[in-house]
Amino acid sequence: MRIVVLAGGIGGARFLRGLMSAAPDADITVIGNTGDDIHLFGLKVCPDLDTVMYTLGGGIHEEQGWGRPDETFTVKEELAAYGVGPEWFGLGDRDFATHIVRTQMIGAGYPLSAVTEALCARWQPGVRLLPMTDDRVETHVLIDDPDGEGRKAVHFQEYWVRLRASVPAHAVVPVGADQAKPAPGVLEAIADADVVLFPPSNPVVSVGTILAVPGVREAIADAGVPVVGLSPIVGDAPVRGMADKVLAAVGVESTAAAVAKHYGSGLLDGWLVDTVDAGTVGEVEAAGIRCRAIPLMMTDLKATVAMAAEALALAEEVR
Ligand code: GDP
Ligand code: FO1
Ligand code: CA
Repeated sequence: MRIVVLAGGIGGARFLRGLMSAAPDADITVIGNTGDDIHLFGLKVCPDLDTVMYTLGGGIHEEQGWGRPDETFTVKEELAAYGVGPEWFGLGDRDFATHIVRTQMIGAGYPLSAVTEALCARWQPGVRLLPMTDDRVETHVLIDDPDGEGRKAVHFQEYWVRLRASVPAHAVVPVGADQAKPAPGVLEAIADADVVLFPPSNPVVSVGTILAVPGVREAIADAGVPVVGLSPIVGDAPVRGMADKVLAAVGVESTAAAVAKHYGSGLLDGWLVDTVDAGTVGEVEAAGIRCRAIPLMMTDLKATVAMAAEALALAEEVR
């Protein structure tokens, strides 16, 4: 079975671990979000691609969910001693090596997709990890200008990490997405898929950004295969992180049903909500999306495998 998964960082990566155990013989292609990417200290950092690669490759800081375990921050401290920031982004020494290799290869002319493949040769994630595009896309968030009357756009990482999404997001803009081309293999993988899954990733800045690459949404609709998603919203709040803030920016309530309707029946055939949201199953089904309520907390591998198995079962039901 060929499975395509549109993944952000932590939610996507943890779900993929469960999926790989639930479907050990499946051929899994992950289309990763690159809208979170940021250039720092002359280096290209790809947080979501790295989170998937490290998580599946056994190199993730498990509790934190991003970055490497046993990190030291000597380079960051030395940069700070020169007055070179940003000090709010915690790049560790081990992680730096990944960004140096990536940036060196990009400088030598390799596209991000080839670079990602090269990095994965070390980590062996067990899936085919493709960036959504080789072109530069950067998600920016429109906020009230703290120094003036108007509004200003900040990089998504500044909004998420420095500001901790503590101020209202008026708009979320994947800058460059409208001009971006899907990376080599992306449209082909979708066209060849037997099922497409949306893990419980952020619907706006992870899955939404991937869908903003021209051709991706259309390819999924044209594939004519079941598309099943899992809600990242449980009990009207994100399980982790601040997805509610970016959902508000696109006018979507933080409920499992509202997220399903945001994707819409034109895209989504099936949707899994947590048992605490069982009361919303009817609302989702009324919108033309088959819906089931099951436990959706990825507390351990067993629970995550069960979620992945239910997603695949729902895909068969709607096929
Ligand atoms: P990020 O790029 O690191 O923010 O990760 P993703 O976009 O892939 O996933 C983030 C989303 O995962 C958040 O909105 C969380 O609510 C969701 N999430 C994290 N852990 C769980 C979980 O155990 N269950 C569910 N249903 N959602 C989760
Ligand atoms: N998230 C943070 O909250 N603080 C950090 O200092 C931080 C550093 C960081 C370094 C490398 C990397 O790949 C990810 C990192 N993240 C950090 C997570 C990253 O910002 C994610 O994009 C967001 O959590 C949302 O996806
Ligand atoms: Ca992300």
